[in-house]
Amino acid sequence: MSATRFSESVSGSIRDGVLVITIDNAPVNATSAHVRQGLVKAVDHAVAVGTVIGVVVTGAGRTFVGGADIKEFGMPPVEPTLPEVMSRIENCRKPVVAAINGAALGGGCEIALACHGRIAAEAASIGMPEVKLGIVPGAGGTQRLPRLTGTIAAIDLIGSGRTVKPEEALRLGLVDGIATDQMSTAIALARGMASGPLRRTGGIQIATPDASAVDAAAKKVLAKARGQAAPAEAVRLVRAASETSLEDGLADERATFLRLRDSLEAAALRHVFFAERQAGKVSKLEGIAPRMVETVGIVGTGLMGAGIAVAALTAGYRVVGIEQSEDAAAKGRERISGILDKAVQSGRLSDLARTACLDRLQVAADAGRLAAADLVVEAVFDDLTVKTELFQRLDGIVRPGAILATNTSYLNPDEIASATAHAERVVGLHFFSPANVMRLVEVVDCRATAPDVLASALAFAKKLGKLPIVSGVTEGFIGNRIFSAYRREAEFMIEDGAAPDQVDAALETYGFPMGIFNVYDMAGLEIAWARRKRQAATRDPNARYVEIADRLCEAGRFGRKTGKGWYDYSSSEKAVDPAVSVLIEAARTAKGIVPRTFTSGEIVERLLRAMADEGKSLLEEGIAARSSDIDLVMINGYGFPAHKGGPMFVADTYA
Ligand code: 3H9
Repeated sequence: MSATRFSESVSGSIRDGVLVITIDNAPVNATSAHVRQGLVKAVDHAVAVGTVIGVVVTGAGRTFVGGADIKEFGMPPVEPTLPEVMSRIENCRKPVVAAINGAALGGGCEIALACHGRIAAEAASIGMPEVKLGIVPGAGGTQRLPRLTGTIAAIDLIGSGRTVKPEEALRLGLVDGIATDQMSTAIALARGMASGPLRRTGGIQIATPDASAVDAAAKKVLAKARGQAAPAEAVRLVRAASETSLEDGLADERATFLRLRDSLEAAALRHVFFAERQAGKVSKLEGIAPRMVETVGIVGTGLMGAGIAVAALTAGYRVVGIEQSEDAAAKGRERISGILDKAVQSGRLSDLARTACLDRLQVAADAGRLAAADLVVEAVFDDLTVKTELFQRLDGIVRPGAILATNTSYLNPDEIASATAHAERVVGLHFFSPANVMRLVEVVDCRATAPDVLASALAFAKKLGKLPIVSGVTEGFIGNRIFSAYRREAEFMIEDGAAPDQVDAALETYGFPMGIFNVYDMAGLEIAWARRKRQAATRDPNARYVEIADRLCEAGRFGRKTGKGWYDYSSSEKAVDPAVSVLIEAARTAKGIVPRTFTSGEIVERLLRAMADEGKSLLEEGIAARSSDIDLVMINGYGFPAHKGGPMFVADTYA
């Protein structure tokens, strides 16, 4: 077997007369310039050498090709472009087969599409997630995929950016086979193709799609797009593939890709992509091994505790849930199995996995069972005395190496920790509700938290499939502190003349799924009211304070669950309530405020600025490690639209 190097990342060796080209560009075999150059040289080499009868392309390691090199976006172009590589592969007169060993994403999927045959390993995953980066596929994906799968499946896959497993890829016609030894199968396929005419994807005629089914598929994609440009463009390009020539379709796709790549929306989504990969990296933890966690204790199996239990069970942990009575324990178990049942019904969990989860679950009224836990998460009522007493009790139950995590949202975890015998083993794990669904977890690095305890909390959150963001100790941590500043600013504008529904509409047009007063009503107004009452004695008397929310609470308007809050819910739809307008008017009059008008632009600008200013303070105080962490908290916990990049990204971009 002779080996040839075509570039620093592309090499080839001959097997059974077939040139096996391997792309080796760690970490994800992205199609950086040297990969593209190597691929072209390798294909040219295969054509030139008479003894080579075919080509197989594969990736080194766990990935086939993770896509275009996103880090190259915005840099001066280097030849050849990825579309040129595709054209070289598709037009090669010898058969080229993709041996898809792992993830074939974006440009990686496009390479596979340009080949004459595709064999997937069982571990492969295939998709074009470009829309999640604010772009469309730029190397033929929108034109070649519908030629293999039909228009409707292509609209779904490219428009949503979802990834498919080999079985679905085979069903859709995206791959020709699945094999345990994908390399030998791909070589055999290439050899078998050597004598016949090649099936070039670009030359396949697309069957005329059913217009109403196409409309329905497009509608489904656009409904989730929240006004972003890329999904709509992706749908347009896929539809065009059945109406225009390959050449025209490719030209349109390339122009659209380049335009979107340079858009602010794409820059924002790239920022989010890299921010997620940075999140949870803490330099002081380098070389620190996390503790072994196999059994997780959860104290309190209400909505939050049950959600955490489900997240831990589905990640493979044993879970011991603790309640105060046998009756509450039985209810807790029911709540947890109810959430698992729903996951089975929606197809997110198999029946087998559900049974395995329940086998790993105990819910009891006996706190002594926590002696088996490596990590205990408390999810009890957010009250300092309740939590402190619990942690003191846990000192006498858990084993010395066990970690104690508090799920408080507003209390000071340093105070809870200092009341225990071993403050160094206390950490904060602030989950968002519902905890089995929401990705964000604020991992609170308390004053005394030991480095390996922090490392363990991060590893635990990652194993749950969550996005952990480290926060220092401050009232409300990163998210709720920014949320408070944002809410304060919104209330200032209400007092100054804006209407709650106007503020909400401005935020929803910007891309938030829900405006702040709507969120407020959903969450309930009473918790924040109780906190304001607690803080009343220590509040700066000179600081501006808006009393409207207090008046709403005094009138029993606690939000949706009481049928009234900032809005009225007495009919099934939320409605503006004249009684709230009267209450707001009265608050303005009491302070002698003459209401003025606000534009939607001003409303959004002021709210974004309030968030970014608070974020800046968090950075200065060392509560957040990096501004991109703040963006991720707001995107994943508070509905900030990802395609805008987060409040800090916006502030930096427009600075
Ligand atoms: C595209 O293809 C456009 C084309 O249609 C047209 C072109 C003309 N580039 O996620 P991980 C880095 S657009 C550069 O933790 P995993 C990442 O930053 C692209 N770097 O690994 C991280 O770096 P660091 C379409 C990339 O094993 C490291 O690799 N493709 C890229 O959990 C490890 O990443 C996508 O959108 C990239 N494309 O998951 C796929 N990808 O260590 C994006 C990753 O310095 N990638 N990095 O922090 C992924 O989904 C995952 O990385 C993957 C591996 C599933 C591949």
